[in-house]
Amino acid sequence: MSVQRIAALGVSVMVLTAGALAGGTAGAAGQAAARETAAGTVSVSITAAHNVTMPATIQPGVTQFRVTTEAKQSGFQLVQLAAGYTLDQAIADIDAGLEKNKMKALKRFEAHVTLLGGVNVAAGKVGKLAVNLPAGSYYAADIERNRPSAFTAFTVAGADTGATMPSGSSVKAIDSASWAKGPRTIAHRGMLTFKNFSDKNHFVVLLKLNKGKTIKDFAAWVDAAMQGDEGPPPANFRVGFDGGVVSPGRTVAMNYRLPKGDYVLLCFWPDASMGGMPHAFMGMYRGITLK
Ligand SMILES: [Cu+2]
Repeated sequence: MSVQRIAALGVSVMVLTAGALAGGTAGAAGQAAARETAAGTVSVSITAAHNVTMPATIQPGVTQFRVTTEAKQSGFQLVQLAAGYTLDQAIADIDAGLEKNKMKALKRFEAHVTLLGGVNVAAGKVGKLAVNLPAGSYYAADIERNRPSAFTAFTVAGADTGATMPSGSSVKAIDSASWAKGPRTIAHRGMLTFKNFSDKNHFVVLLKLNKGKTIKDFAAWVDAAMQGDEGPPPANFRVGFDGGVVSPGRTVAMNYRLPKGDYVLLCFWPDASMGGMPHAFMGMYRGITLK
């Protein structure tokens, strides 16, 4: 199987996964209003046209973004661009690098963009993203649409929120494209902390293994796919979770809610040094139980 084909497979997996994203159910209006006044909480609303609406300035420190959308599906993502690298350049590099698999563009994008996490949200749900942001200039995007109107600039300035990161389960990326061995079991709902202690960009994907299948079956499927033999995968791409992209050294927390059971923890970010091969096909997957 060619690297390009593997990359395309990773993309198709993401498209399928996007339909099964879980989030908290939108609460009563009164509850929502109370939450908006809580320290370190920022409400984000995304329009049907994928425009992100949020305050122009927020405080530094830990913030929990509570994201709702009028679109069927939105991919909320925080990004910071290096000085001299424009939003138009980023959009062009996303198109060439991530959608057309051009490695020069992907490398330029990764060298100039810090990815601060995100959360996928479906209409009628609330996506929650907790992240510690230093003062600076950022964009909040709906990556369902790669165009300037889907990116909203905001500033982080002023006094620290004083808020702390939420508790809950956590997973950790290490080395270059590996998952830390533990924990073997996490909660099936709540806030999932993702610590990127590696030197590459990653995002968390959880896929539910089909009944009777194990991580060894998944490993065999990956090996067969690498040899060009595309059999049916042993995991259900319609039952899972995928979070936003996180740069090295960053920690984020996202809400999730999935059926209990055995899952595969993986990452499909394309590796520019491997011709765009998704990290999962470089071995960035392992079994994990949700209970
Ligand atoms: Cu990765």
